Amino acid sequence: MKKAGFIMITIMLGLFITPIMLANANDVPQPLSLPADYRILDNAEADVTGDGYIDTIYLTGHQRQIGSLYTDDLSITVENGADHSLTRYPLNKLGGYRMHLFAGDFSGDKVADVYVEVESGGSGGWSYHNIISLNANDPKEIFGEQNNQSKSITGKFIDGLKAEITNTVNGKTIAIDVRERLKDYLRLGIYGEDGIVKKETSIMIAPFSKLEPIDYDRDGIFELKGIQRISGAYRADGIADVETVLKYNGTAWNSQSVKVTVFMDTAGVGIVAPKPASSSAPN
Ligand SMILES: [Ca+2]
Ligand SMILES: [Ca+2]
Repeated sequence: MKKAGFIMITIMLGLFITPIMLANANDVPQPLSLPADYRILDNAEADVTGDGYIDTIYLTGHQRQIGSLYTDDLSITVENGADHSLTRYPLNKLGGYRMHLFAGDFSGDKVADVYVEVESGGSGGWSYHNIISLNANDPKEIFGEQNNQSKSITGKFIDGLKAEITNTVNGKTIAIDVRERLKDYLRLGIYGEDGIVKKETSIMIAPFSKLEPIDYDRDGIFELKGIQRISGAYRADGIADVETVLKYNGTAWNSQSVKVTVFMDTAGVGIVAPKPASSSAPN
């Protein structure tokens, strides 16, 4: 991803010279006038408005505290390459750490969209992701909060001490053995001693921890490859990771491929690793 961005910028440097000034210690172009506690967090160059001129895209945010990496009130500002006008798009409710921009075509209109990744900083290790189309100076979110919690899989505990995971697209299921957690699940009332489900319980699927732009089917349009953690009775009860490839069809993101990776150190028969009581509280 970084490499692609570098190549794109290298090519563009040969094509066009811009009058923007190099400013602060971050050594990024800074034509924006920002309040004192706001920062430019990342920038990228690409034609995102579709007029053939290379635009400059800035990710800015409010630094809550001096010395803290946490930034909120994030927004994207596009400096139009044709007339240097500025268009701002606020990324509502987003705040976090180590955020970055990427420009590439996800929507299939041959005009680059703006992808933003922001680490939540939470214990689940997941990140927020946004993709904004700015074609024709008409900002439109094509990947947002509801997409970040992918619905391509669901899961529940089933009789016989197994977690059943279902691909919601094709209805296919796999079952992961969870019998070495029996003690914990008995305590929580999920299973009886006979291994029969006592309390219908869904397994937990976290938002994407990573979501990487990748041209999976090599058609010149980016797809997204994402990783989500599957947990059993509570977040720390990790069972597996699921890797999904999502493709945008103009209105929705469809999963193209779903791959489940089971943690061999915690799942399977014959491995006995009882959890200490102190770390097994549900959250
Ligand atoms: Ca443009
Ligand atoms: Ca593609």
